[in-house]
Amino acid sequence: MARHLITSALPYINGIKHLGNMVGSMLPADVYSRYLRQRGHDVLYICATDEHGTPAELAAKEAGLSVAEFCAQAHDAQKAVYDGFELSFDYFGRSSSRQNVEITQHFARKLAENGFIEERAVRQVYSPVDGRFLPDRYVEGTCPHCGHDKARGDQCENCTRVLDPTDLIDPRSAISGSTEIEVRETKHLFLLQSTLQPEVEAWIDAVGGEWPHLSSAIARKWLTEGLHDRAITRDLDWGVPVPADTWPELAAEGKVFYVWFDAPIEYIGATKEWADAAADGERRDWKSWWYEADDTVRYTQFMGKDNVPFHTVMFPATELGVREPWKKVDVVKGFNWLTYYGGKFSTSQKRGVFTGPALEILPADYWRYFLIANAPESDDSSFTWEHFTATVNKDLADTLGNFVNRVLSFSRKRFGDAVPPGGTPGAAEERLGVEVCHLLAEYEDQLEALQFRKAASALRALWSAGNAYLEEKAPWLEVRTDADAAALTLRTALNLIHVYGVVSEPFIPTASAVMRGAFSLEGDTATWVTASRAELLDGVPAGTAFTVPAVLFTKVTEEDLESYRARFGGAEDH
Ligand code: B3M
Ligand code: ZN
Repeated sequence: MARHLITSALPYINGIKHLGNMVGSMLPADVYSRYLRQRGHDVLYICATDEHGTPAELAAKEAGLSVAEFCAQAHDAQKAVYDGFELSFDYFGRSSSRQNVEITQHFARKLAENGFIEERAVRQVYSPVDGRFLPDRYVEGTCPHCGHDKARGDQCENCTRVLDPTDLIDPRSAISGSTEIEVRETKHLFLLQSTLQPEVEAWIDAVGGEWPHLSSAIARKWLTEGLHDRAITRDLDWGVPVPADTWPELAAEGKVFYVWFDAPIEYIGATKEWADAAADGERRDWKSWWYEADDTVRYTQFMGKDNVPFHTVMFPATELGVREPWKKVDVVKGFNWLTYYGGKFSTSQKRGVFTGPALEILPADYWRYFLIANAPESDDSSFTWEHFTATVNKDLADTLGNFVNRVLSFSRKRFGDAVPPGGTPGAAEERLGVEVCHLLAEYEDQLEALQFRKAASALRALWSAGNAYLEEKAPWLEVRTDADAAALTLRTALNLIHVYGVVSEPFIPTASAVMRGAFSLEGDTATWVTASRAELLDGVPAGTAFTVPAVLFTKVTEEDLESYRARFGGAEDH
């Protein structure tokens, strides 16, 4: 048994996330966590909302709330959606927590002590009317490239070019609208990543060989381009304050750490939040996961490819510079983009399917299965309603759902409410057993290798194997001439349903519970199925009572499809 620390990139606080965010971080982390727990490992799956930075301040302003109040509400709203998706976090924290503030400040002090933080003077946009320096996003103006008049100081949304606030024509404050803008000198803390580069390189040489290609390629590219020293403080009200004991002057000016400095530290912070939330008498040792963690702890991170540099290079640089034995990641699983009809999902333009509305139209299992089966692993993949409909109808409704309901109802009709005994298994059962064992081993291997699409294929093949067996044996014909033969077929198929209930849980937890729950199995505590043929065909013994659940998956009809296209926009909009 190993101890698995699992984190998914922290969803940014503003707005409900879209399906692309879900499939690129939290969902695969959840599938993996569930799988490992079922295999008997000690798993700690940690996530949190990433709450600092200018977008949070701006969104709060727009909502007419204080940033603290805005974040508290937005955190709860996201949490509710993730519960709806059945994400099995051990803890879902907040990067604005006291725990994260403390650990972030500790990291900064240590980095300074070790000579990796330097105070430097920089020239920055100041607004006398607002009485503050303006971070990039707080400066708006006309884009010098395309003339868009609402370009932000960091980037033009219209032509996507990256900008510096001083590039803008007719710059103004996004807070007050004031055009009285000055450039003043101020001091910021810089993390000397260039000094840490050789250590990061040596570390990646040692561990990166195990990473999936996408993340190691991105890490290498960043190292080849060279790490630059980075400003890690900002002039904002909302953030982890620069500690006054170490930098009294900057603290007095109200400087806070840059959101990307404290966000990854929140993986640790949230683990401490988890420990601090322990019930009386419950022992939760956060440090054993993070500090001087022994070799039994294996740390896997999940994220979209845009976040990979921060996790493979920058956060490790921070951890290395602290010169304390903090746990570093073992495997980084990165994802490409899920597109919406080949175009971008966009939070700001509300294009695509968002996780909240998705759950309004169909339960989590439908989304979980579709998204993982089409995860953008080796390449980007495209969400279309047509593909979604076809997948749900074929794999979930026809292959799995129909098998389950058909076998249970037919068996009840012919043999009553208990698993019938039947005769001795023959060649067909032997072949089925071999195939199921083979597919199960494939499924396990792919999940362990973090190959989610391939794992989904193996699971789908397992479901198909049941259908093929049923077609071959045709118990509805057997029953006319040989009741025992039909009973054997049904007993075997009923056992398969239970197997599906156990092994499908990481993908479709609700339907899996229904499949298992159909049987009144005394002490049904098995968390996994060993790939042994005997157990596969006799896990649910003859005589076990069962009930026939409601249809497991309903088909998406033409009318449904039309209504989804109308509500969310389809191909014609792109
Ligand atoms: N919050 C992802 C994003 O907003 C970012 C991830 C942080 S992980 C430490 O794009
Ligand atoms: Zn532009």
